Amino acid sequence: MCEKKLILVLGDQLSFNNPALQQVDPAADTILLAEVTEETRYVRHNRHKIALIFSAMRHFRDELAARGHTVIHYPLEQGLGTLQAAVERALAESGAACVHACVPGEYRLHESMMQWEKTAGVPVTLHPDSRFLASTDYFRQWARGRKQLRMEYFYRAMRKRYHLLLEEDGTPAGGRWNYDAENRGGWRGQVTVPARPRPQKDQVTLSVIREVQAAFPDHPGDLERFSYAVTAQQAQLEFDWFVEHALGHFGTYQDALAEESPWLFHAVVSMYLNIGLLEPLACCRQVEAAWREGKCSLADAEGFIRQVLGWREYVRGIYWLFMPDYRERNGFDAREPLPSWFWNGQVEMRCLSRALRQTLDLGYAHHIQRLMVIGNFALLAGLDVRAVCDWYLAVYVDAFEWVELPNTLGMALHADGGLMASKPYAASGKYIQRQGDHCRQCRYDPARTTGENACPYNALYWRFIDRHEKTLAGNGRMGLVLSNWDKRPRQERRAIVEWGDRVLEQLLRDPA
Ligand code: DLZ
Ligand code: SF4
Repeated sequence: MCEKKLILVLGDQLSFNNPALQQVDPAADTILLAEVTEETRYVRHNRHKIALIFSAMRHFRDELAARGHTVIHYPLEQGLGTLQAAVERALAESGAACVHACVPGEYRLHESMMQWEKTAGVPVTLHPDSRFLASTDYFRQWARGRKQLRMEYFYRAMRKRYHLLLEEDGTPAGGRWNYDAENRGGWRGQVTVPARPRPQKDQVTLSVIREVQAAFPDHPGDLERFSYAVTAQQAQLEFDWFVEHALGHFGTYQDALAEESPWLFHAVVSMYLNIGLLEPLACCRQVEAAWREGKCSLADAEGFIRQVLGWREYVRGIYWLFMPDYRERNGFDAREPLPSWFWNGQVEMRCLSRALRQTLDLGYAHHIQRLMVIGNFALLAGLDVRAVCDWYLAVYVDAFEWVELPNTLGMALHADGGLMASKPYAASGKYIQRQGDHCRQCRYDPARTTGENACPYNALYWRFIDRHEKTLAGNGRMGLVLSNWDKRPRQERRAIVEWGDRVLEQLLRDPA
């Protein structure tokens, strides 16, 4: 039995429910929070992400200290290279005889932490991550023996398990499990988008912003616009605001694309859930309660709960079930280098440029921007899977590999051969036009497929279908599209594919 523990809390585990903190003895133990170079540089993280994590870590440090714990916090300026180096230094400083931590969210770090016992020469205990609603064991059992791992069936099991949105007899509220069909409204400015409250930045956050600006000059992110919550209390206030003012339109416009607002009616809480500031079950329960009180429709509540209880848990399950080889998959053999405008947003396609600029400046884009604008382009253009995944991991404030990899590689790029999605999320400009109002301000025309003003998504879409016809032929859900393509005269098909080649060559001329 180790009498003096060193408890490492990672930058995305800032919750008092962190399992490693459950057995803390304030009289004997030391808690370590460390800002280290390697975690800030393994991809070119958005500065918003680094600032959010550092500020939240420093606020968590202060809360721990206020509750009487002994805390060691190493700021980045101390120059510690790795978490391992930080742990070794803190062991020496504290006199602790063992290390406790919660399992990290990324495979990369897990591999490294498994070696720490050898290198540090003290016992290292990694506690199962209890902050998710489906443990990795639960997911493994759910997946066992199934031919297909569709999210919908996992989600239904989770609804039953946590008794969310159920009638008394255990059937789904309203008679259906899924109201996805009611979550697809296109944006034409139908309702006023409410202004979001912006939390005041305190001295801790202001100083983090200055430090991050100085230390990461070549990373994306406009920190003048930093406005994320950095404590559990602030995050809860933002969530309360969402439930009161945005949830009532969330369902209808979940898939909408709007010129006027980066957030529309989205909750914008994934970053807080993913670093421990909010608890997923409490959020789902609060949304269910809002529905029962008549504050939103069932489609609004179900749409939110499906994302958090369904998708979020499901992608994490997929990640841990299939890593490390999941990362190597490249079903369509996509290898085109990322164009330089992925890092500056300078592309004439309006929808794409808006989504990229917002992503780079704020570290945030909602799921349809990520999946159907940026991801769809990457899929159709055949951009290199590894490069695209690393880009997504870098630019989004809520991105950790457990969530980013399945969403990018599996959902957006269909590079896992259909393990996650029953068909590729490939779409032409028509889809983007239907979902929003970007096309009106674009130099391209979504109704045209070839010619100087034709929307590039159109020719690229058919080029994609043409190139992968053989692979897609095995997919029943693609049958109609493939037969429509085949019905077209050969000459017309050739002209579209050649135009697609030409457009792509122009768009990818300048690799990053
Ligand atoms: C993302 C991140 C960054 C930028 N910096 C730190 C850090 O300095 N210290 C730390 O403990 N965690 C950081 N993180 C979060 C880790 O990268 C994260 O815990 C792993 O990627 C596992 O999810
Ligand atoms: Fe996007 Fe095409 Fe519409 Fe332009 S025309 S905004 S590129 S979908």
